[in-house]
Amino acid sequence: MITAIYPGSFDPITMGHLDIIERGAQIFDAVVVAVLENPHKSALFAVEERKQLIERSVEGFDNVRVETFMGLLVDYLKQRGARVVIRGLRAVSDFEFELQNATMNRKLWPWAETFFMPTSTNYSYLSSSIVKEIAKYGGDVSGLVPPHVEEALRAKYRP
Ligand code: COD
Repeated sequence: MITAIYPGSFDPITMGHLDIIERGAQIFDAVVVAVLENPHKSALFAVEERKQLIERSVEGFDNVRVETFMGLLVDYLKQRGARVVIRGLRAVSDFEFELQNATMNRKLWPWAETFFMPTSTNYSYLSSSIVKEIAKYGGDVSGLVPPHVEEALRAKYRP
């Protein structure tokens, strides 16, 4: 049984993330979406809010669960007894950063293996940062994030 860990900030989850989760869940026996709690980086949504938004988004998938982690990804992998990491690639620019991380993770713990999944073309332009920028100025983010995330963004920016 292979459990794959899909780590990220997910601030907030987008349709691009969901696409990777859905495709990952068809390949691996189980997928754990691991939300990083980083006290040094300010996020729009608190880690528990991000976790809840993801949980609602993956309600339909039996083999997907959501957890949070702090510190190094490889330490979380060891604790979890997992060695497979999924990462999504949108562009060549993502690849440079991702290759560096994957290589460093293997240096820290040689059992860690990263599997890259290319974005679906519909979502190649999509990131949490772009979604936040649009929502902040009152733009339309429907179709870019699940409806409940759209609502949560509205509540943050236009309470
Ligand atoms: N289509 C496809 N994939 C996408 C899309 C999209 N539209 N948008 C995002 N993705 C992918 C990203 O490429 C990434 O693979 C994943 O979804 C999550 O993205 P983000 O932006 O939410 O998360 P990141 O990239 O900020 O997450 C970084 C980590 C938290 C994984 C990383 O910083 C980490 O592991 N930190 C812990 C400390 C550590 O171990 N550092 C590494 C030392 S080498």
